[in-house]
Amino acid sequence: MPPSTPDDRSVASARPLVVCTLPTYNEAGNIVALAREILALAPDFHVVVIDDDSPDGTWKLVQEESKREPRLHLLHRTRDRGRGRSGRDGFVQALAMGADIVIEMDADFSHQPRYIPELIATLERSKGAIGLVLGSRAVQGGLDADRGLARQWITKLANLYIRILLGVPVQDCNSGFRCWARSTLETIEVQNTFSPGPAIVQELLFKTARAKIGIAEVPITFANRLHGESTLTLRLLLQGYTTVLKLRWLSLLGRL
Ligand SMILES: Nc1nc2c(ncn2[C@@H]2O[C@H](COP(=O)(O)OP(=O)(O)OP(=O)(O)O)[C@@H](O)[C@H]2O)c(=O)[nH]1
Ligand SMILES: [Mg+2]
Repeated sequence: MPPSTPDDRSVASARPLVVCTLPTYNEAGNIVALAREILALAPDFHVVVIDDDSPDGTWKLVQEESKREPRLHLLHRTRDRGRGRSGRDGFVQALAMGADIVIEMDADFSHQPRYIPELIATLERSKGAIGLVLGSRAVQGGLDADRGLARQWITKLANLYIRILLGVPVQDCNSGFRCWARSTLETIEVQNTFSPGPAIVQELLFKTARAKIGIAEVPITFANRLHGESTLTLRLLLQGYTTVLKLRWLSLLGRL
């Protein structure tokens, strides 16, 4: 069953509707606590969890919790597993719910909810000049905490490769902790996102930069995941690099 549309909009004021999307695969140890923490930030926030039929039963926990918490919604996917496909479906769902602002973040506490208000405030303060705000490890005040040196270097090198190849004017091209204006997601036609895996992060960033939409970065401390295991494999990493090449290629051909 698709998540319902928030029904309190008739009483809603000028406050924007904020929907936070969380793709999950085996996040049973994190998801309920994370959703509660996000929903506690403001009474009119909504959370959509997009789960790919996780073997550890993540979706069942969300289903149970959503019976008590009407602002928590579940999109239970059973086909075409993938971080990118789930991310795309989450955005489409958030827009269908009437979201004015969409937050996307990982569901493992690497992206900490306490930064969400500042991401939103940065978008709102810009009065339309900015259409995407990144939670960034690479600007002054940002930090990649707790991770091994090898992993930090993989991130740094990947970042350099993407910045050079795609020419995007941001410091942290790999950040999946982002705050989107509705209009940006509509302009880049988020429903047509093609990356099946984590390269969705770079695909949407590239399309936003190409559309000449303003992008801002807010410093965050990126923490190690709290529970569970990373889904990042060498295969996904290499797939990400080829997707970046494909983006450049399609753009040169004028087919993006
Ligand atoms: N729905 C869905 N979510 C996924 C899939 N793969 C990963 N995710 C989620 O995407 C987010 C990022 O995945 P992670 O495994 O944390 O990958 P990562 O952040 O690059 O790696 P670590 O920093 O090592 O945790 C997490 O919330 C995952 O649960 C998938 O195939 N389907
Ligand atoms: Mg993670």
